[in-house]
Amino acid sequence: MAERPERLDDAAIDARLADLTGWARDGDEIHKDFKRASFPDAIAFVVQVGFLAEAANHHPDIDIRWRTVHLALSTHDAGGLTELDFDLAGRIDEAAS
Ligand code: H2B
Repeated sequence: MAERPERLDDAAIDARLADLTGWARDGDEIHKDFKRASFPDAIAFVVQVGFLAEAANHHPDIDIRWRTVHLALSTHDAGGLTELDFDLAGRIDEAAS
C-alpha cells in the first residue's frame, strides 16, 4: 500500500488553500458546501465524488442537506491535512463546475 504523505505545515496548507476556491480550513480538515440544482442533482454529485474518492483511495466525509452537499477532507492515517486532501479537493471542484 502506498505510503501516506506527511502532514502539511500551516504555511503549506495556506498556500494550497489559496489555489482552491471556496474551501475553508477547520483545524485538521478542509471543508466546502456545494449547492446543487435539486436533491437528485446533489445525490448525482455525491456519486461523482464517490468515484473520484475511490480512484484516489481517499474519502471525504459527506453530509447532504436537501440540495447542499457538505464535504470535509482530512487524512485520517496521517492525523491531519496532506497533499491528498488538496489534490482531491481540486478534482472535486473540476467535477462540480
Ligand atoms: N481517506 C481519508 N480521508 N483518509 C485516510 O487516511 C484514508 C482514506 N485512508 N481512505 C485510506 C482510505 C486507508 O484506510 C486505506 C486502507 O488505504
